[in-house]
Amino acid sequence: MKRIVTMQDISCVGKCSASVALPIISSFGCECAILPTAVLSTHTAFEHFNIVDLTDNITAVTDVWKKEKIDFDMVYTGYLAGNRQVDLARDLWSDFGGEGKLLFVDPVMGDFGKLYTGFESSYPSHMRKLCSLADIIVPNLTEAFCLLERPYRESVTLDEAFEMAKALTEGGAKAAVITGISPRAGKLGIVKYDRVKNKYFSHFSDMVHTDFPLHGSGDVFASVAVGAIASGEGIDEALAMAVDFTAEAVAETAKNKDHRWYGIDFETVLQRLK
Ligand code: PXL
Repeated sequence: MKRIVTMQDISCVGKCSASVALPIISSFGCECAILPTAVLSTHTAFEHFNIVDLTDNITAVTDVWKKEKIDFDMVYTGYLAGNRQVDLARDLWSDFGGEGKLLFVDPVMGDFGKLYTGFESSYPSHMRKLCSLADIIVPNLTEAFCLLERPYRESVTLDEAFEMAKALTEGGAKAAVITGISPRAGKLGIVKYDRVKNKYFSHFSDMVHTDFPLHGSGDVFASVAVGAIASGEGIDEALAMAVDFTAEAVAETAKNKDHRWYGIDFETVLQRLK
């Protein structure tokens, strides 16, 4: 059985991060170990939240893993609570990465042109260093602009998106995927550039119009992609599956009048994975 370690927060309420990664990756029949970066009452899109920062506990956990000779097939990083944690994520990869292993980085830091509450303006430059080590990075458009140090624009053409994906790999990542791209009306999906194969890829599904925010949808996308890759899908197939699954989950959420405003109802379609 493949074993993945995901380094991200636990948001006690708010469907994101580890609460999304665990059920989704498990549903692929893969083991999901967690390295919690922080425990939050609720994610940071809530008006009120508190955060217990676990930066000082991280090496205590990984030291034991080293003693126990635990290894992982994949390292998957998500929300990291501050600059020092990004450096600890790089240590995680240097301790547990290596030949035949895969580093998947979701450089979670913002949306709609803004950094999420709590991140310093120097955070993207730290994140860039982690991205440089990755096999695959999956920023949304806001995060892609931040990583490239370019001014944010709400939308880009397909050609511009491909150019940005290629430019992102110049920092060192082997492949860059930009999520949440809508180059044609009614379509939403991803573009990818693979530096090793010098190949582009894109996949779109029908856009589901919603009048509510899609908090955690990036975490759903990334977790499906990670689970699918770990269970043997090709990377492009895994990414396409993640786009389609996320769109289905959003569509189900839109149908449910009682849906929670703070996350998407991925639970209702979880059985469709595999
Ligand atoms: O879904 C990304 C995410 C993860 N974790 C926390 C967040 C967010 C986005 O706001 O606040 C704590």
